[in-house]
Amino acid sequence: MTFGRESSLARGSLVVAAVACACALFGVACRLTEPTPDFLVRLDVSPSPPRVGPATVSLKLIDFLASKPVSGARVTLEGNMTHAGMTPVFAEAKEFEPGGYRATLDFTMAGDWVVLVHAALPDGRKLERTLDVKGVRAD
Ligand SMILES: [Cu+2]
Repeated sequence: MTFGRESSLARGSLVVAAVACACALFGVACRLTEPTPDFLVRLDVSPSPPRVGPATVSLKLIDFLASKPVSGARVTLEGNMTHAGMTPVFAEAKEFEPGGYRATLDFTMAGDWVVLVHAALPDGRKLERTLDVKGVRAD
């Protein structure tokens, strides 16, 4: 089945190309941890640049192979600073449009943060992504 192998390779490179485009389109906040993901997760934080206090973290969850948004996921966030000794902050995201989720996360200190995004999909699968939020400002 040489043909089948070739076409799946071709699809793989297409996915990579599309992901690269999506990252360029959506800017620096886009971060992917899998080489050929089943899902595309677009993450944004506002305000930008981030400041101490409540921030809005939005994400768009897309089923890459079906090319459609993933509705009905349970999305939770955990924010940690990159240095030791800080209490993590948590938030639960609400779906505001199909596949679009939004949460308010409270950056309690200036500096570099890492936001862990956990998504439990309606079909039972779980997704995890990290988002670096560097240089949260004090003012
Ligand atoms: Cu800190």
